[in-house]
Amino acid sequence: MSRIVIVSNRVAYLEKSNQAGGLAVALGDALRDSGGLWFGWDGTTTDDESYEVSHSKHGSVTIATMPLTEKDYKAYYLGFANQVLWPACHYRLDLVNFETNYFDGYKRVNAKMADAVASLLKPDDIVWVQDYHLFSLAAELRARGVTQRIGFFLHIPFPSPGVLLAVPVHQWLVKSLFSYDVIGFQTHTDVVNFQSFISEHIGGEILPGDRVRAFGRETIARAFPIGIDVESFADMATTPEASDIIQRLNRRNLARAHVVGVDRLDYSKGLPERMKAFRRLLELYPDKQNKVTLMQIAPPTREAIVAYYDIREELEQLSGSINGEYGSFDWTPVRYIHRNVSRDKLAALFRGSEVGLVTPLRDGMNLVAKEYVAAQDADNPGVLILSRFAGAAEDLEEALIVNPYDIDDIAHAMEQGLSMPIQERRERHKALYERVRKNDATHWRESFLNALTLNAEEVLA
Ligand code: GDG
Repeated sequence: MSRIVIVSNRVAYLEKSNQAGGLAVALGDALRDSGGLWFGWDGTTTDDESYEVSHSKHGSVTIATMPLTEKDYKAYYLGFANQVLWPACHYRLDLVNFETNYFDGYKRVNAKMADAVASLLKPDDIVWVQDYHLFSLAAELRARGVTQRIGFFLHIPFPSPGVLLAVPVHQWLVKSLFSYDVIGFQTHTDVVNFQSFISEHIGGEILPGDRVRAFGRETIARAFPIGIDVESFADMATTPEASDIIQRLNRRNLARAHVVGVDRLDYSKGLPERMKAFRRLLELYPDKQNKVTLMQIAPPTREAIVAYYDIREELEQLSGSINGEYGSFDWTPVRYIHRNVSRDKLAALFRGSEVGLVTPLRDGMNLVAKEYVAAQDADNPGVLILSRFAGAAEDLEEALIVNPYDIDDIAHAMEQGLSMPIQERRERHKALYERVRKNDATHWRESFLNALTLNAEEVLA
């Protein structure tokens, strides 16, 4: 069995802890089974430009990390990755802030990481690169003589050609991807967007077997929808501690219905629209006043970027104004928590909520939707409301699918979810649970790695 080498911006958890998310668990399993290596930025910045790599051993797995300079962090991470690629891929061209020095920093860090990874590789290794921070890593590795199989998985959406064309270095980005042997996307829509760009703007060819040809190279571009570790999340929602949390929640909320949302505080997640929709629910359906609470958990991320500060202000203002307008001495309509909550508490919160509200304006997949389904009691399940612009909607069609820009549509869906008969809730949940279980984290990892290794055998044949 070949050794798996994962490269990502940050190295996530490794041990099978109940706080580790699906991605960390799925990748962790692959690494443990193959005695693998995970390489990434260590999260620190330094004045020292030596990019010294540190190693640590965790059972059969090696973790290798390196620091970045302050200049790299600003240009590569805060700049090109999170003020160009993230907003553009989430269709927020108004928030794209392109600077040449950001792009230079991005190329520089990809090159520095390639130096480190190239020196760590063994001849039979299989390299799996994660996400938008590292579009050009394979091209840099190839330039250093690396011939091993290299795959790439994009966790965020691949935008439609019209949007991508607005990014000044769009051709460079797409060309970079052709140094990978397999390019994985979350959804079929992403694959179609990529193919359209190749055929309409590069003059490339779309071939059978998910192959694409351009820039004198051929590669595979296919959807591998990411999933979660369903059993472990479901188990977390049914521990005695979880039941205790649910009971406490109900006591405190005087048995009112709960609508729950859990998202990093990011402008792609549609949080202001969601709060406005909750206000609209109270306006359109006055019988819901004093009967339902929206619990929104939104831990902070990327606070050094202005757009994230702005969204925080907007949400605080909105939740305050809804509570001021509708709240009573014993009812706070919106409970907004701008902190990280432990994973086991989240599982309990999902199970204890009648409605799970997942309404991003754009999302690669959205694992919260899958976690909400996994956490439900099959005999008395809650209802998932899901944005049509979350990758998860391609699969989870038994959810109540909404347009996240349409406040009234979300409000009506909340009313529908809160009053849905038990038989319909069970039927929808059963179908959703089956899909979440089928496309779980293990399935995602195995199908990607199969594509990457099978393709190697085809080439040798
Ligand atoms: C990217 C793509 C794609 C959230 N708040 C807390 C917390 N979380 C956990 C959730 C879930 C994860 O974080 C978020 O995953 P999502 O998929 O919803 O979104 P992104 O972070 O934007 O992830 C996305 C994903 O990559 C995987 O490919 O689906 O489209 O944007 O697991 O439960 N966890 C804890 N406390 C919190 O307060 N412990």
